[in-house]
Amino acid sequence: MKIPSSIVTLIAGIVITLVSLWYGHNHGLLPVAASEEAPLVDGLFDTMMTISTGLFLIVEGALIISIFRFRRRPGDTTDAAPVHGNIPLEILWTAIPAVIVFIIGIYSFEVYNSMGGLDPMAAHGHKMEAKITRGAAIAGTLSHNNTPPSNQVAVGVGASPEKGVTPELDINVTGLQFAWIFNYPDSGVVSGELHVPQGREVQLNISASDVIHSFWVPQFRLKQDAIPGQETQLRFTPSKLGEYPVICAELCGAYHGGMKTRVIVQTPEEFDAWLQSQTQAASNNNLNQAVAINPQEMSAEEYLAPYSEKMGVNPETLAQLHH
Ligand SMILES: [Cu+2]
Repeated sequence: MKIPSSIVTLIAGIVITLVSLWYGHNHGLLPVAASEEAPLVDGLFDTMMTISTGLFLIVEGALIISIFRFRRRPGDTTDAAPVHGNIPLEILWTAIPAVIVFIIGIYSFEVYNSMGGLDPMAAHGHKMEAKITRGAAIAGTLSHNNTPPSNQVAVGVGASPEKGVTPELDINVTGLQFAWIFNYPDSGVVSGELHVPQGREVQLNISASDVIHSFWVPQFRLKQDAIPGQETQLRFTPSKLGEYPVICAELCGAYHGGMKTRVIVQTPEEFDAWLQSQTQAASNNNLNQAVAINPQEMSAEEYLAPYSEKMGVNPETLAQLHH
């Protein structure tokens, strides 16, 4: 019995679709999703993965079938049938990818918009008039005091259209060769590790003190350049407790590869306790120990004392040298 080719094509189409859908959602290529924004990016990635898997199976499948079906038989010395262009086919295989790219383009635009990428200034109240005319809630905007100079336009991922204008927690991030410094302006805490509370909306105000760096946390699906002289922003809500790497994703010099630290997502209670302990540690510290001493204000004896002690030279020996 011969199965009609239309039935075969239909079954192949169903199988390819099912396999693509399954693999598109079970590829295991992405790290754990640890922010509320991450599923948006993952949805886009899974869609592209599904389409790519389907295309891969169609192209490779057609290739393998052709290799066997149209192979040269023993004793066949004739030329193959001449093939010229096929206009409808060319229109078809140009139109299909064009439509796919168009759909993915709109989809990614939507993801970027809902993450706040199109309206970073919303975070700083510059779009206040627009917000008022749209009738959105703006309570709290006026008291927000981390506003950059009004002539400076911040770029990055700002408030998402669904969320409020003011973030729950502001953190200033500085990238320098070759480290990240995190400054919590509300409590004065400075840290080399980023601590963030689970479920609270965080805003990073990112700057660089020397060259361009890039703040990247793969588990948050967020990446933003740190640019000297130009503040950038990232807004997100950590959703999953744990430790994740903070990586510099912009080649910034000889030790670029070593420019990494970690972000720790804690419960709000743990986070507050950490902030408290850091504040206390800072106030207990004897400030004189931390401040650099200016050698110009010291006598030669004073300046050399720590070194001469190490070398076994005691004050008596030194006194003998002076006449
Ligand atoms: Cu860097």
